[in-house]
Amino acid sequence: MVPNCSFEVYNYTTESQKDRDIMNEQLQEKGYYNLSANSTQQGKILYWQITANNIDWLLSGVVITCSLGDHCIELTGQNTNDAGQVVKSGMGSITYTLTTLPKRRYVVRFDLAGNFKCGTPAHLRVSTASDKYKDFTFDTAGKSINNMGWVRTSWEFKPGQSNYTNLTFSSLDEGTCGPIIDNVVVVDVGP
Ligand SMILES: [Ca+2]
Repeated sequence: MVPNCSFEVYNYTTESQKDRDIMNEQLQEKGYYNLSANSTQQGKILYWQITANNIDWLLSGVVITCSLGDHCIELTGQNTNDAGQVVKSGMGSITYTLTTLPKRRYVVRFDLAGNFKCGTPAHLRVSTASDKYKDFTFDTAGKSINNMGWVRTSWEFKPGQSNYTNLTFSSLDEGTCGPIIDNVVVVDVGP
């Protein structure tokens, strides 16, 4: 139901080879590539839209370890300038438009961790509408690249009357550290 559940697939169609090289270099050096909601970077993580501020597409094994595959998403992005200073950061969101049937129930399952370098808890909101959501907290104390403490997490939701649902993951953390997600699966669990 969510083909790109693991955030592995990047849409390179508009990148030149030079752009790809710069991007890969940044991923290898810093461990992340920042993507903004208000730019041509929209829709680069296939099937997902960035719907607020900016996020970081993380490469596993540099500063964090993803739970599945080589990439995962930190929802508090770090948009830095050439001097390496954070110039725009904040509570990012990504959204997947699911095909859903009214009167069914669905469960979204995902792996949750947090950026531990600030030493603060990470806060995540999963929502299908402004008044339909659940918040989660991840304690980053004692976590490290070799001990991410990934937690399999789930939330059941009921879609509206239309035949689609916008499933959104949002950071509730300003600054430079936020929740990290990976391995998203949505299943129909019955009427
Ligand atoms: Ca992944």
